[in-house]
Amino acid sequence: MPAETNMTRHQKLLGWLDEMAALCRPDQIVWIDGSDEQRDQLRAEAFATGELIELNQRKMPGCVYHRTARNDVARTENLTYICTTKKDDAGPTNNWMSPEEGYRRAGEIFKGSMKGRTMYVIPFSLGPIGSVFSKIGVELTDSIYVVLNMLIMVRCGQAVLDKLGSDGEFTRCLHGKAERDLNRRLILHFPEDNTIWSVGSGYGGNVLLSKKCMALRIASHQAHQEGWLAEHMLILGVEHPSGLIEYLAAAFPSACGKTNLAMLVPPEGMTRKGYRIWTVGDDIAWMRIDTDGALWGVNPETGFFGVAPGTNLKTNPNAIATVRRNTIFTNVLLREGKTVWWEGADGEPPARGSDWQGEPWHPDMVDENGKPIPGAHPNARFTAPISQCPSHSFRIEHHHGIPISAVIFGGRRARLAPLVYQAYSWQHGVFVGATMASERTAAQYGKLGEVRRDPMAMLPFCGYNMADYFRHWLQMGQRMTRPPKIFHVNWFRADEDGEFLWPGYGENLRALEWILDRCRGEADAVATPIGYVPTPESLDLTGLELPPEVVEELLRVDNHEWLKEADSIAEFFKKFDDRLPHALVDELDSLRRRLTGQ
Ligand code: GTP
Ligand code: SPV
Ligand code: MN
Repeated sequence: MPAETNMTRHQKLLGWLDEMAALCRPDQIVWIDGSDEQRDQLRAEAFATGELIELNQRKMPGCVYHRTARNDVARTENLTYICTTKKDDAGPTNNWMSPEEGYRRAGEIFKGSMKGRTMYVIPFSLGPIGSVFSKIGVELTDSIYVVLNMLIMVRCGQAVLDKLGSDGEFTRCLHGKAERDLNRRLILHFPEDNTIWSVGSGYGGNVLLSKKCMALRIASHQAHQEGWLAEHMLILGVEHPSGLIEYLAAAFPSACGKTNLAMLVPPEGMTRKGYRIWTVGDDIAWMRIDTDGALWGVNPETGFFGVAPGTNLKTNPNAIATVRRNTIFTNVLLREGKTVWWEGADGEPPARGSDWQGEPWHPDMVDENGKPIPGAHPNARFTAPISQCPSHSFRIEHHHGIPISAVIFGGRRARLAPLVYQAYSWQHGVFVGATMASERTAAQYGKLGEVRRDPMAMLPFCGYNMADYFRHWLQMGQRMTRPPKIFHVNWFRADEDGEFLWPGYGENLRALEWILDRCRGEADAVATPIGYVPTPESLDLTGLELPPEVVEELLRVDNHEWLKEADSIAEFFKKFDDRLPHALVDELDSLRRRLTGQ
């Protein structure tokens, strides 16, 4: 099947396409040009086959519904590999396979898997087309669902091919649904070949190859080589009452609040004070050191692939406004009348509907243990354009990015970590990021609630040896004359009964205000063994009515508990043997000394 097109003369691209088509044997090849006409035609095709369901166009214009297979509802980290010649280059935190074995094993599954199907060719740019930050990829896929998601998530089509020219570099991304069998599913990254092969899945991060696979795993490897950072971070702008806008980048693990923080709506008192929030991105940040010695960043994506459950007018009104039109809903509950619902949505649960697996559902249903059966999968998602978000930043398209004043790390921890604290230095900040931990959520397969170390929220996304990644972070700090300050936050501290102590969501701006004030040297803090913690008076808690003992608990540093944490960090560091930068061992020693008062 010749890959005929007048869209490009890039011989390497055409040659690779021929080779992949010979492997997968699609009936036809269709190039994605980025036009609305083509998108509408693909949508109509997917409605006809049942791959997508058209939602109520009067109430939800441009919105569609999709269900993934029952065994295909979250990223499968256990089937995700970094394929490097040397095992050590993937490091102790990644699954590893040799490139030969990877191509052979996935090749067997890809072989002939697109017979009777169409292969779509999606040229895309991560970052504004032509910016110094940007990288080009081409994804081949047999899924219309993937194409429609990509059209929202990244810049796609002819303009990208024009920029690529006849010999530009691009990441080769091959995706095939195959049988969507867990035993025949592999998500493979070949950083040495700038190539991604994903087979056997139809879900989100496994198949939108621009996202975790390219913008994080492949890009982190490139960033290491080229001297920049590719991170699992949101970017938001905080407009100060004076009119000054400062930008923050924050890394939280999956399903720990990036989308929510990125779209934060200030509580009433702070709006009155004059604060405003600008959303730049909710999941990925690419950052470079500019000629001014500061860190500048872009969001390489143009869409949100956000968690639906828990999203409502109270928790995230901007997200609700964003998903009113032109949105793809995946694995939520389908209501009669072709609208959608999920646990934690506004209003009463519908009396009946059809659940994320297509089964009849009503609110009183319980499982064999008497637990309510959810109508939406806990990792159900919406895909929507950033441009529809009421708080979207006017600087999203800026080719030189935006300056980052503070970097924030955070996890989901019922105990231990206070609401917010500041690292003593860049090196200490890297230690804080490298030793981050969080409770497992529905975004990964595995035991929910279990605490795992997730350095910089990159555990599943770092495309090379994590010890080298830590060293790269340390070196980035040395290269900057005006590095961002580094902080840690925890919105999830709970009491004995497991109730959250902090109201979270919009109120998180109170912690951000303290962070930015600290960056300007304008807020008080206490120097504790773990870093600078706010004095209760330095946080503006007006109108929250938090009892003083709760505030105290939120800011408490328990030396005894932290010493145990230090032991667990030491255990974690052992994984990396001699490759671990000594600076991090020094930081652990310093932490222990501060905790024991020596
Ligand atoms: P990924 O898209 O998987 O990378 O996740 P994310 O980090 O963008 O997480 P998201 O903002 O979608 O939040 C996930 C869950 O955390 C949702 O159920 C939210 O309701 C909840 N959440 C977000 N922010 C807060 C908060 O400040 N406090 C509390 N208690 N829950 C929050
Ligand atoms: C995450 O899991 O961090 C996500 C969703 O953002 S996915 O794109 O599926 O990886
Ligand atoms: Mn994410």
